[in-house]
Amino acid sequence: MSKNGIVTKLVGGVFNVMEENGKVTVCYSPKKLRYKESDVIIGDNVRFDTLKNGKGIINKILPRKNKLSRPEIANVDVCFIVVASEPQPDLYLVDKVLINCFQEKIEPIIVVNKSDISTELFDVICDNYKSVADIIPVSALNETVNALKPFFSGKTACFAGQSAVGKTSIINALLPDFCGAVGRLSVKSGRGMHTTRHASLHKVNDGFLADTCGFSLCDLHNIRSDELRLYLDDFVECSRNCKYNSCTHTVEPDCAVKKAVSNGKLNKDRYDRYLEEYNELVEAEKNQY
Ligand SMILES: Nc1nc2c(ncn2[C@@H]2O[C@H](COP(=O)(O)OP(=O)(O)OP(=O)(O)O)[C@@H](O)[C@H]2O)c(=O)[nH]1
Ligand SMILES: [Mg+2]
Ligand SMILES: [Zn+2]
Repeated sequence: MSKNGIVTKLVGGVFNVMEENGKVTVCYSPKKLRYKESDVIIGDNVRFDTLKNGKGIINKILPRKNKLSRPEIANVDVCFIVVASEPQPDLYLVDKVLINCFQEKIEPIIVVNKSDISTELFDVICDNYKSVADIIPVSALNETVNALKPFFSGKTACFAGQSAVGKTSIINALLPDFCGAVGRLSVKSGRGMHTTRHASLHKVNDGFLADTCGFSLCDLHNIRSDELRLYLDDFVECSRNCKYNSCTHTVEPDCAVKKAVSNGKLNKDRYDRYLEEYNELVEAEKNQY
């Protein structure tokens, strides 16, 4: 008999598929089964056949609403981008995850965790992103974490960010039944230990929360250098007063974005990262042709 379910876990070719009633079936998937050049991933809605031994075979991936590559997950409504005072935040990573969310029509929320240790990062994040996304300061160690609840109620939300920013700790605090393993920072490198090795999706009332693996690299897909500017809401807002409609805000004269940077209306660090990200795309395009 064929049934519908959602993929909640994937470890070494073995899938957990959860039906609407919460029942989980361990499933396998034929190698050739793909959707838009990608294999079955967490968050996929699938059809599966049950076997006599109680296991299942996934036979179809149902159409995806969207897909993120970092973290790899399908059909999400909200992405909590988590940063913390330690490990050292990488705002290039935040920029890129924001752009990926924008492309996939996912609502990004920036979560500044570990606010019990320091509140300085919150100000930096606000200076960079206040007109781009909601920014919520929390600590996984106290009740401030509950501020995230209204943002995922009735939705599928995932967590994204570097290793050891506290993604699993936040989910542990939000979901009493979830006991995800929590790691620490490497004393030597100051970086995370990649404690969460496999993403997993957890049912919460009428929605899902996904714990995911930390990452330190993220690529931009299907964006041309001269279009990058269109993915930055704050730049788009300023650019109405640029002399040229197609202004890339790099070398053009009478650029309102550059003006906004010089008079302090737009954060200079954010602009400088844009220039680097723009140049990265230009370089990649040179290698392509
Ligand atoms: N002080 C403080 N420490 C925290 C907080 N949240 C997490 N930590 C600590 O940060 C470390 C990493 O937490 P994890 O929850 O494992 O981080 P993660 O983002 O899931 O890391 P990966 O699974 O490796 O991607 C642990 O030592 C936690 O105890 C917080 O709000 N405040
Ligand atoms: Mg984790
Ligand atoms: Zn411009």
